[in-house]
Amino acid sequence: MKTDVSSAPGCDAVAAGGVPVPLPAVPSPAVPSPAVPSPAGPAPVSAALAPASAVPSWLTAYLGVILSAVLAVGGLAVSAVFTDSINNSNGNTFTTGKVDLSTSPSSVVLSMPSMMPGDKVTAPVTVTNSGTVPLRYALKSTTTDNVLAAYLDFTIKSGVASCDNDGFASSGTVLYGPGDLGSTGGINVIGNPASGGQSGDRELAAGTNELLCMQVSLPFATSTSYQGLSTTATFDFAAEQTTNNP
Ligand SMILES: [Ca+2]
Repeated sequence: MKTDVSSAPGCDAVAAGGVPVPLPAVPSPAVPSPAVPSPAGPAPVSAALAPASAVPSWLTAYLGVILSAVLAVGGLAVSAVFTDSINNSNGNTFTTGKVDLSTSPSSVVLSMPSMMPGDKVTAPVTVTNSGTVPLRYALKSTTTDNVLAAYLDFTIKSGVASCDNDGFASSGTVLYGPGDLGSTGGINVIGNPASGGQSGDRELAAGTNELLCMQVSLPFATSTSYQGLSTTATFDFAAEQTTNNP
């Protein structure tokens, strides 16, 4: 049996006359070859595909900036909505009120030396609400003795047209007396300085005032045993707020 070896792979063909003719090389299967360090020189075009560690740091930073800018622009585009705001900062102010009572004169109202039976002294005192809110006030009289203070007749009136000895009885409304000038423990002659509204408390709107007319007399029937006595009265005006203080 005759075999045709001219087409057998891996064998040289036999030319006429018996001389062998070389056949083209058959490519062998691809086998990965170990990496070979490239020689020094310009980076090959394929460097862009190399690992990140091989990319210059300036190029990495540059690309990062561009990427961030692109993302930022993209973000603005997504979140762009119409907005509005109002800065309402004017006039939101809070202040506290002020209770302030003043009198005129501010010190001595009544004084009389060497009183004799039947003597009297009359004088006005103006009470003013110098604060910013309504107030009510009371008046307490404290004396340095209890004997003469209890014997003197003390009267307080409001609305007296002519606050002197001659005009005292002609007009006005009695607020206190005739009664004791005071005591060493103090007597509430107008209202009550305790917190809250009590009988006799006087109310004044902010910026207003009223005139109190005060008179002190030594009765005609004074016993001779009262000679040479002395007493000094201190008038305490106490004011309080009326708002939220019934
Ligand atoms: Ca009171």
